[in-house]
Amino acid sequence: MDLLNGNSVEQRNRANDYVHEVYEMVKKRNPGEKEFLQATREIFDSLRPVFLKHPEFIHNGILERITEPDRVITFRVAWEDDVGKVQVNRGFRVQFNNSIGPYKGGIRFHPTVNSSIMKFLAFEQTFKNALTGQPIGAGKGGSDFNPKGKSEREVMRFTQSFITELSKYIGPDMDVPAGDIGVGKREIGYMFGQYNRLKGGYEAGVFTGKDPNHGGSLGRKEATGYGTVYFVEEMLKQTGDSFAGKNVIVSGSGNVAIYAMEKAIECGATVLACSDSGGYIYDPNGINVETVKQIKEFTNQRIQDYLKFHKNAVYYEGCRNIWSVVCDIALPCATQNELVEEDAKLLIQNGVKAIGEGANMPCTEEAVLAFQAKGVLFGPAKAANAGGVAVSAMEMSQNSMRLSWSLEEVDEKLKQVMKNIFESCHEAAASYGSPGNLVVGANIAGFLKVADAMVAHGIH
Ligand code: NDP
Ligand code: 2IT
Repeated sequence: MDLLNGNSVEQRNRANDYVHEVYEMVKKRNPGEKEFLQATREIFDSLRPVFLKHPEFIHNGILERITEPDRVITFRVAWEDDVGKVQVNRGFRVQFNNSIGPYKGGIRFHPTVNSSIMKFLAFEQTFKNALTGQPIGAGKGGSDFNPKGKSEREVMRFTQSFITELSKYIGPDMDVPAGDIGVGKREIGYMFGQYNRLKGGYEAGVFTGKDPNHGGSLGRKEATGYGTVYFVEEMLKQTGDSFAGKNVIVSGSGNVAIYAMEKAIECGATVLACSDSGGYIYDPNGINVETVKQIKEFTNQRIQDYLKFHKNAVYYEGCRNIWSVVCDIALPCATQNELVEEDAKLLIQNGVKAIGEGANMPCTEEAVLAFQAKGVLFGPAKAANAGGVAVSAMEMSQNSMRLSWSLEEVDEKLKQVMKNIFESCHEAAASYGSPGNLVVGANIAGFLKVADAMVAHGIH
């Protein structure tokens, strides 16, 4: 017997062999899907101790089943551009797991979208959505359509074509998309309009992230960024610390980044830098979020244009270099694998105390390990950015009840959800032998909920 945790060597070998064998199978089945395999590896590494306590999950083939999406839908999206030329993009919807609720997750429009990125995002969503404590399953979708440089009408025609095909597979009790990179309330509006036109009704609950004037929830726009800051506040609280007086850097300047900055400032921090895919700005007086909103939310300019309004700010080409800015807290809020080991080492050298992943999988595996090895507080994406989908689930509830909650009510509920997520990650990490490791805690706490439901529902 292994005296440390009461398991025989044989039991430990069995759990390790199981995880190893299933990973090899997933690798073979998904060749070249590097982001999907990266997300899978991280989860598998965390789950070994779970199979020691729960051999029934091995018996029920949970790992084999939970890594195979229920279905992956791909489709042609043909549309006509402003000069009358026919354009073709590829559309995706990955319906990963609906054991605890209808498929739920965003739609991404970005030229890098491919099957691996869709699957990693939908897989992560499985655990994230379970962590929220709400009845939502997991999906993700999108297209390799590049909204940059397209006219408003082109975006509308593309989006209508996209949803015309996708409408066959979604619905308020089936699959409920929302926004993600390149998809905000404008695109959700076009999708919602076209869906209702096709169905001949008004199904408010089919999308979330709608404008509050036609069925959206107050606070949804702010939820991911605010939630990330609430989560990091919980981590800091454990060490008797807080955002007050801290220097923060936030990558990206989109939906998540803007509201992470807004809340960090509200909590007493100074945000020194933010970025877009072209480069980053540094403002020694602290970033003015209203200016960033003006540039990015309303007029769709580049972050470099911030300099027109703030003469003391400096613009640097290349978004990766943002991690060289000295800070106490870093919130990567742009995209996957935007922060690599070298960046992590630089941040550590410069004294960073906490990281909160606002984006999905923004830190590489090596970067995460580097932070953890040096005791930097680390809030993993599936916990730290779950506020967005949590308020999406609240939007679904409001749509079902045909009523609207106030901003204060939503924000209060969001705070509570983020606190609960922190606590369940913290507890799971401790009870499975990795105290303080919120990566392990988030993976285990999310997994247990979905795995229990899968066992209860029988093998399929
Ligand atoms: P937006 O489209 O609003 O903003 C994305 C930001 O990230 C932009 O500043 C963009 O710069 C930058 N960016 C995108 N791709 C790259 C890239 N390849 N390299 C460098 N910068 C890049 O998206 P969101 O803010 O909604 O999403 C950001 C992240 O947060 C994503 O990982 C998303 O999956 C995640 N997320 C979003 C949620 C939501 O509710 N929206 C919920 C939970 C997670 P540029 O304008 O130059 O392209
Ligand atoms: O990654 C995410 O959690 C999102 N893009 C939000 C999903 C949602 O359904 O609100």
